[in-house]
Amino acid sequence: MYTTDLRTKEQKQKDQREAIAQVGEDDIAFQARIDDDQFIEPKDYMPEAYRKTLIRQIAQHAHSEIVGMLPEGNWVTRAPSLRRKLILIAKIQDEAGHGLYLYSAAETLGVSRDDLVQQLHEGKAKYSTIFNYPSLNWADIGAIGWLVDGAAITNQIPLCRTSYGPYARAMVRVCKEESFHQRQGYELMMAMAKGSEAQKQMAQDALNRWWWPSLMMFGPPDEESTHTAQSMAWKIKRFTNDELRQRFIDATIPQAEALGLTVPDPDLKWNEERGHYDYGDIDWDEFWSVVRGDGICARDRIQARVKAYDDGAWVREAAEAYAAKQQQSAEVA
Ligand code: FAQ
Repeated sequence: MYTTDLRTKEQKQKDQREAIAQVGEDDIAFQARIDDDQFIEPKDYMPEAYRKTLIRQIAQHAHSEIVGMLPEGNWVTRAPSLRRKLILIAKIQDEAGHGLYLYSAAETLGVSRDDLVQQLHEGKAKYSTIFNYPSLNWADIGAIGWLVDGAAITNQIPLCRTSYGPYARAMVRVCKEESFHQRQGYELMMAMAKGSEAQKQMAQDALNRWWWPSLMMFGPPDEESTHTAQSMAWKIKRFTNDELRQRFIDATIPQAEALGLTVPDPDLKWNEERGHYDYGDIDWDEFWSVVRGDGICARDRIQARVKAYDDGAWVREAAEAYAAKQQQSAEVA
């Protein structure tokens, strides 16, 4: 959530325009391939700004998957049954896998995973705002699966057609797994919402707390988004932040109704003319404050990641020693 890039939004946009103004023949051919919906592969020519934009987005995405394991990890030992515990552990393990595919995709662009992880540990890298909110009751695990994975998948299905091949291919598998995650979350919410009065209240409380932060996952409104216009031209992004947010709201409201729960937005209303739900104002001051690093759990999340990395040092050392031994034996043979 912290960033070392202290340029204003206007300055970032100006720098981007200047970089794009210096186009050569390679850039024209590159854009023609994008316009023709061809994938760009690691060894293909790509403008430096395209490469940097991808590293930024893929790294933030990878960090989100890894940090995203923490709010759920908080509940593994307190899951109410063996079945729920197994599902939760499997889901968290999937998120680790997603982080690994994404770090690998970023590495094809010439950065090292170690450098990216170090930036995260030093508080210099961004990750999704959503993971700086606490998971307070068991129903939060249902709400995370239903809403957070639901928002993630809404954003990620179009990324299966993003223009950079390794990122697009990683997304295909990620989306299959996220779809399972969303369903298990909804099934948990259903069990709570149809359970005792106290369970139903827990489910409603979880929805109240996770609804607005889930809408913020899609990023700032289009008019405040620094990167959308260029990322759409490069087909890194296929839809704008607001388009995906609206798609998520339209899909989720009937699901909330089926659960008998109420979305905490008094302004929410079906708009017949638009064919979409109208919704109330999102608290963008809260969003930017979490982006800046002031989220409730921001410090704990980074501390937990650093501790996990340090605690795992012996595994990395053992793997390296084993690989060196294997190589030695291969040389002798
Ligand atoms: N949080 O110009 P835009 C998951 C920043 S995965 C923090 O609109 P862009 C799985 C943005 O970086 C969830 N920062 O940016 C799971 C930029 O700052 P910069 C993650 C945010 O990139 C589930 C500035 O604001 N998914 O949940 C956020 O064009 C359950 C201006 O914004 C992805 O990363 C935010 N929410 O659009 C795991 C998907 N939004 O870099 C465990 C891929 C914006 O200039 C449990 N990413 N910012 O300093 C994307 O699609 C895009 O990067 C967006 C943002 C749409 C997130």
